[in-house]
Amino acid sequence: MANFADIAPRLSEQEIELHSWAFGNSGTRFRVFGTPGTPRDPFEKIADAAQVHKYTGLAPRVALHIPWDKVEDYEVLREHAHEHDVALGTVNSNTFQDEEYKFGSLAHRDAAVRRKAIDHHLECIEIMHKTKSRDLKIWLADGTNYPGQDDMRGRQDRLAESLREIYDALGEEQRMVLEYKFFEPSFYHTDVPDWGTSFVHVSELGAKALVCLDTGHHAPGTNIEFIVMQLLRLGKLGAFDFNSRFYADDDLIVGAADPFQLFRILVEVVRGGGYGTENNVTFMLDQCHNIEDKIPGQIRSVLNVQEMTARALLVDWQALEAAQLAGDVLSANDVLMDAFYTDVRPALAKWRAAQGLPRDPMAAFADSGYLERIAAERIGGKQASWGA
Ligand code: LRH
Ligand code: MN
Repeated sequence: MANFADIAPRLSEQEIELHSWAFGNSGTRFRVFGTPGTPRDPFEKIADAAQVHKYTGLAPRVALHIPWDKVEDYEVLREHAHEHDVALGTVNSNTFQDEEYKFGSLAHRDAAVRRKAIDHHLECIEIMHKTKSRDLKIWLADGTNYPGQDDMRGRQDRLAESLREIYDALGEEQRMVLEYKFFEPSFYHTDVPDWGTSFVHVSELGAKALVCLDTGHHAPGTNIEFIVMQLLRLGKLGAFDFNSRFYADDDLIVGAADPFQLFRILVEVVRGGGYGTENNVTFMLDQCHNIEDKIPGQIRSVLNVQEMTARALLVDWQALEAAQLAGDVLSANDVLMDAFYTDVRPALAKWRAAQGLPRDPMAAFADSGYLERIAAERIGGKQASWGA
């Protein structure tokens, strides 16, 4: 197996994009719980996100969600982020909360509703010019709840037409990533339910359109790392939404529910050339800290990704190739299990110290008193939430 010193130089290539809505209140259909000190606006969300980068060095960008992060002046927001040593990242559209979108948005039968949804994406592209963001991320709640409710083929044709207009409005350096999800809030069919459907649409659109893989959006038992391998092989993996789940789209901390799955996914990322500053895959988190403290939750999340990335980088690829070639099933499996069972945490703590970062970011942040300070300062106003 490779030793830690061999892979350590590659660790500084890791960049994980946080999501602004992680720092606001979120919840389930039953309740959205509040937390003392929760941000009231995008400026406070970005200040909190910057704490994650300060203590881990892993999270230099923050993704926005429109309209949740709507502000008067996006240049001022970008300047604010810069003052906090982070940048603004992916712009997420939202066509799943307006009354008009009850029966869909970009795939809706009514041209006026499609127009509204397309215009929202054109507005997001305008915002991307101001925030200097590269990616527009599109996730659609579009679908039906009962067989026969609508013509699924007609919806695909309307969706393709709407996506074409949005794609053609992208700037030279801009991209769009189309996120799929197999169900919820639609419970019979979803218009972009799987990687294949997203791949079909983004391939039809062009080189600036890619697939976004949210690790919580697959049917139970799906081999997600196979999809990662295939999308990297096809050059169409644009972004990850990392989280973990026990049942459905639980949006739990990445690696919390199934650390071995995260390891297997990152093995295919490393093997497929999707890791490091050379590649164009955005590694974003998309989680909801419904009950746990949000900033520590994000720090834990990026550390989980770093730890499993280090293990994936430790895989002895030559030994693996040799065992696979020899058809030595158990030895081949052993090569991966050796890397997975390697506790990289002590070496990572030492590596952080060498980078001038705290050996234990969770403890360092807890000792900073930041949570107590924002709880005392952020009195009044309306705590940010996803407004469901
Ligand atoms: C949909 C989703 C999408 C976001 C939303 C907050 O489930 O994963 O990426 O827009 O969560
Ligand atoms: Mn997502």
